[in-house]
Amino acid sequence: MLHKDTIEKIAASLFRAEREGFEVDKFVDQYPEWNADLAYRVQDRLIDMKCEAEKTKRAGRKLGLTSVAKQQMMGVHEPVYGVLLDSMQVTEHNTVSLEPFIHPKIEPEIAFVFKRELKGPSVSVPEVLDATAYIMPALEIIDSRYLNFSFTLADVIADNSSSSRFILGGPCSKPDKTDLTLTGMVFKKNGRVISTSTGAAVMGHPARAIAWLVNKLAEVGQNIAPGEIVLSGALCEAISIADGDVITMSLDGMGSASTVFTK
Ligand code: OOG
Ligand code: MG
Repeated sequence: MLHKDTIEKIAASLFRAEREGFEVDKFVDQYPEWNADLAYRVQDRLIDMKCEAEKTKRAGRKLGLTSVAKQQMMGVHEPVYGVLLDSMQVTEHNTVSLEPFIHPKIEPEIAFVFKRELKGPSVSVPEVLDATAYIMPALEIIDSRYLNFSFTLADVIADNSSSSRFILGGPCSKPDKTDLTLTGMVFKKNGRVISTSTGAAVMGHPARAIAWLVNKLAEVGQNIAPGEIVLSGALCEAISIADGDVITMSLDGMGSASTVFTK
């Protein structure tokens, strides 16, 4: 069992690493008793620190490692979640400066916005879809605070699941208008296709990832509130970004999300 002071210490070092833009060593070597439950407690403390320092508030949640492509890429074979803050949202068509990041990557996602509270346990895919106000194409910029972007399950959870920024595209669609398992996705960098995928890449159905999240949150007495944004997880591998890159993700019949990077 990790002592409360240790949880505080890990949260503070991840907080400083992000603010000052340096990498830290994985905590697993120092704390072999480190596990996912303890790491979510660190994540909670880290989010409190960020809310206070950035004078911001919670906007929703993100899922990570919900596709086989991402699990294989990172060597972690379980989904994770993190918190989205208002300060992480970047408006589409605004240029994003690479300056604050350590080793950023970008990935295509499907975003959900909820009109009703979702509370586990045993929430199902139809219940998730029924509580959804709309879905949107989205991009997530991830940035690990760990050396060489390398981590274990507990490490990545503590680091708020590599959350960094998110961009919502448009338009907003009703989830009942489409079968998300078959929704095609094209991911482009500078006009070249980097990956293609479909909604089924995310746990068979992106709403299944949301159901997993809601049922997992129930274990710690938390839920999804109306108006919250949830990113369901990358549909394919994340890619590195550099000055001048133009990134676009398009979803069949559901629009696109794009962004441009500068130094
Ligand atoms: C962990 C976060 C993964 C996703 O969509 O799969 C994630 C990471 O790969 O650094 O956000
Ligand atoms: Mg992601």
